[in-house]
Amino acid sequence: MILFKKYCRFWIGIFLTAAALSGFSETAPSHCIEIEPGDSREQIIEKAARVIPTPRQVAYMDREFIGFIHFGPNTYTGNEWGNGFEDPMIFAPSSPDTDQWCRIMKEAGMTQVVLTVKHHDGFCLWQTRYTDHSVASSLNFENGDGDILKSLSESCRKYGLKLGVYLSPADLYQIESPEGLYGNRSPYTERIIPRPVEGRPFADKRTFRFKVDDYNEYFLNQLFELLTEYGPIHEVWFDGATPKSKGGQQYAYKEWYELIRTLAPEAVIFGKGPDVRWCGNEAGNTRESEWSVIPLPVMPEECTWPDMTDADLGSREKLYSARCLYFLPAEVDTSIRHGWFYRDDSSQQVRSADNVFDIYERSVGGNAVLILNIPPNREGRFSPRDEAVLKEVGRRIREVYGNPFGAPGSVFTDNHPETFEEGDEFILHLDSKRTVTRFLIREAYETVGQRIESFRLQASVDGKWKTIEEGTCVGRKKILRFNPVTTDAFRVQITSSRLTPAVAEMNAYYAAPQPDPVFIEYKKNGKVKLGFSRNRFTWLLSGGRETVKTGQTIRYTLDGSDPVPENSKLYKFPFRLPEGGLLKIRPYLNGEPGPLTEVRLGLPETAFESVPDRRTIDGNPETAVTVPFDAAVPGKAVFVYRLKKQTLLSGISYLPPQTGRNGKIEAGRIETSNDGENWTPVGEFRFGNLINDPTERFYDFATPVEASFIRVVPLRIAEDGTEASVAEMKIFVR
Ligand code: OTN
Repeated sequence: MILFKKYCRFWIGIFLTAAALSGFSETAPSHCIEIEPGDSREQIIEKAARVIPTPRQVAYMDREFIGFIHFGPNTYTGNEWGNGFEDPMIFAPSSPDTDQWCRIMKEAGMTQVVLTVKHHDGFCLWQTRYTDHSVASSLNFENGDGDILKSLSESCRKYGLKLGVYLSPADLYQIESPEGLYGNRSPYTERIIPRPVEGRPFADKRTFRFKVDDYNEYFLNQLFELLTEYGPIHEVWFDGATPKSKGGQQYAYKEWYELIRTLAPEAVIFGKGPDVRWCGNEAGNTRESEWSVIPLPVMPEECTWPDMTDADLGSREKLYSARCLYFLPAEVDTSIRHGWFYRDDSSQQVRSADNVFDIYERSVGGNAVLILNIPPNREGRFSPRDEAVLKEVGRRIREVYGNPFGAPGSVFTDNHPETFEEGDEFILHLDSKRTVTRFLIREAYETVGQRIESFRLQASVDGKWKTIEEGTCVGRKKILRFNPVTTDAFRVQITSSRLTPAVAEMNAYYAAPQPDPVFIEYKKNGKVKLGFSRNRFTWLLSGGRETVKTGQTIRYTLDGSDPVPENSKLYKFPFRLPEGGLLKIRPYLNGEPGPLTEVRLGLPETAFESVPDRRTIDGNPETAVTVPFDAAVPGKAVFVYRLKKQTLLSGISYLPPQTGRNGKIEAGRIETSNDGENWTPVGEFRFGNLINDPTERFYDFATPVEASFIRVVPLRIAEDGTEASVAEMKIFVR
């Protein structure tokens, strides 16, 4: 095994200069390298080894994990694709909270967010000058003055996220409207962009002259607004979907790109664009070998950037017939839910943290960028299930990849991608003997190029090199995942490459195998059943896990202590909790503890003689009962629960309705009785911020009370509402 000497960029520069001076012409590294008619296969491969990203693409790939927000009329119709006939009045978020979006995305480890400012239906989420089919006509949303993009742009600045815009080339409103511009067969004539609009002057006085038709003028005008009034913009997302065609409408891509390059020079153009390629599916599936060096059949200026969906896009065989070799990294786009838009919080599935973390490691750890869609609900907020998954994913990313084991003092662990080693064998020493399940390797792809075609990973075990895993291409980042191995050193042997590869980073980590999520069933009779959820996320043929892992157990406690083997019960069969109680649960996988879950269970249904409405104790947050409320006549609205026997009661919990603004009981009085006639006040509760945080609220009595009746008397409804509504009411014993 011939070991090459260690080089840094300085010596590479010396070598190239000497070579140039000596008349030896070597292709200089570039993001696009033309193939000449007489090029041999070897020369083509050498050229491929010298394709490198633009600085804009490097900055984009360093953003690694970004958020996607699909929000618009489809949020309110339940459709995935609109039809262009939607009434702007249906877009009515009751409490849009872009700060909440950004806070959660930041906690998930995201660095940017792309918003569908106009999806295929043509409705615009910003105060555009160029159509009324926008939030300006949504009078139930801030009286028509709302601007989702403006709010998101401000939240991005507050939380340090970069911003991107998804502007759909397809536009059904502009197709279906009688005066619609799409496919109206207007002539291509010179137009000035932006078209001035009375009373809406631009602060940015730059103008452009383009020979385009009506729809492209409209599109360019809107791009000008988006790129000059909400920036800086770091990604422009051009979807290739075409729900409907009309009049042979063509897109003036060249003019679009010119405008973007001028107004938003840091922005990458995704999809139907020259900077970032769609990965080829929306299910979160990833390639084993993801090449960023892509063969194009034409020069980039003639390319229409077609969808590339094949499993193999960049192997040697694919390169030989290319017109040019081009750096075009992949973006993996998928949704946290079944579907791109919000539908409901009962039947619409949400991916598990396991599932999202798996996609993260396969995409970001597969030489791509992950854009994960989170659809806000009809209030304009992320729903609790999505929030919980995102926070857990962020926790795991930090826990695993924030704790590297590589020994300091190596070019591989110096966090400087510009320093690297060249060769065909690389050693990583760890800071000590460690148990490892993850290995990361990164090429110096920014300056040298993506060159590794295959490699093997070995660990030093009992003084010998033991092969742990085989890998194929690497690029910006490859994460290998394997069963635990205990070692203090790794060796990477390159088994195939294009010219001599350069490795900039290697490191090792431990990701604890995670048990499956736990479910809790609390039956009417107080029987408790625990188990492991199967991840049945099968949207668009995703790789959702269908089977429950083996070697999993559940331990639980009822005394408020956190379950550990010494103080907890091993769950074997359903058990009864006739008076509810505090249940703490911890799953284990092969003895490794998983996340803690705790839940306070109220009295079961069979404990009640009568209830105001079964929906208030059915365990389904989506069902609620609502009664009229008049603050002037407290007691007119009351929720009475009668127990089958006298019971020592300790408190209640209240879950407000999960949608809408009305009905959320902000203040109320608890009263008890033993005959249903004579009532004794027990105490009064106050719950704040219910509109923005409609989660379960608890009120514990100062002292437990013996009673066989309990009632809740609402005293105030949030925002002085006119209804009192209960999604769930739990009555606690002790
Ligand atoms: O019906 N479709 O248009 C469709 C179904 C499944 C997967 C993708 C599409 S469209 C596809 O969307 C991609 C982004 O997810 C890119 O924009 C592609 O250009 C577009 O063709």
